[in-house]
Amino acid sequence: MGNKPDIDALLERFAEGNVTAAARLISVIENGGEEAERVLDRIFAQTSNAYRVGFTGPPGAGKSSLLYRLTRIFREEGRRIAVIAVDPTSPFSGGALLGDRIRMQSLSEDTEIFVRSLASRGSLGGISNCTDEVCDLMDAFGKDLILVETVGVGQSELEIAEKAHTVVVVLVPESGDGIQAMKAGLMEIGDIFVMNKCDHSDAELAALEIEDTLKLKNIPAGGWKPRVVLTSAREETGIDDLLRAIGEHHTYLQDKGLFRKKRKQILFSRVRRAVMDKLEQKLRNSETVRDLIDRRMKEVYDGKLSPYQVVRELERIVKID
Ligand SMILES: Nc1nc2c(ncn2[C@@H]2O[C@H](COP(=O)(O)OP(=O)(O)O)[C@@H](O)[C@H]2O)c(=O)[nH]1
Ligand SMILES: [Mg+2]
Repeated sequence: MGNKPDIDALLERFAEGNVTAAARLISVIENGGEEAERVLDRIFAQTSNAYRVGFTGPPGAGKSSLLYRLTRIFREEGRRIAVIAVDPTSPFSGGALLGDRIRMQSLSEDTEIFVRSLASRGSLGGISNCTDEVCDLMDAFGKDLILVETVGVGQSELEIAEKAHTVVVVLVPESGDGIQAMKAGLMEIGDIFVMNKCDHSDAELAALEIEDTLKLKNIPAGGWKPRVVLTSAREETGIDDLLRAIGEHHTYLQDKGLFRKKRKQILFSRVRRAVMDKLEQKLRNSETVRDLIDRRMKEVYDGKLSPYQVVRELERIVKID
């Protein structure tokens, strides 16, 4: 700590497959600023191959438990996996029961699987989280499957749809999750809906409810019909169905040429976000802007200027178009 990391040395070790260097580069990315940008510039050309699957849904639905089950199977298949949790309550970040923590630890002790949790609000420019950037790093590190866990609450979490090729929404029978999911917009973004904890009695009914709701969705001919899968991470049932559904979505994306299209969408939203973040940051730090606001506030307080007149004056100074 304290010392500036030697980025070039880290990148060199990273290129050799050194896990410690990869972990340190994630921290560099999380800290943001010029160094993060330098790392991202350098690794960008090596990205584009990894398949990114996002897992979202309310806290406690069983996302981490399912990821644990899936990861073990993917691992047996020889996939090179990275698991990234952007979930403040995730066992990855130590927020859950001891049992969970030990379980995830056993996963991360397998050096072939890279497990990392991210602060939900870290970031480049301090505005958005840096999931995409960390996914890139893992992609460049040679991982071919990146699993991202995020909490499905709040508008910003819907962003997972802009970051992942496949979105898995994990719900549980209790507490009318279906309706909650609809309200939260999760129905729109899910490619696969998992009704987990089907060891509880009313899971089937809850799954039917989800299917009914999905019927209202306008799916164009040849479009992807979201799958609904019943699982129990605890009793290890339905995991194969979930794997199959993920496999089918992957195949669908490939067959329709959507894989590349999705990548373009992901990149487009990132470029846009990077530009917006940078501009906002610049505006926030700009003395010209601060001076103008300070100078005009008295007139605003006195009712002589409206907020919009101040903005228009600003637009005359800051020329973008
Ligand atoms: N009964 C039952 N409990 C489960 C199941 N899956 C997860 N849990 C439990 O639900 C709690 C929350 O699981 P977790 O995976 O941390 O949920 P997350 O917040 O969505 O990541 C934990 O205590 C798990 O042991 C399941 O299929 N059945
Ligand atoms: Mg979790």
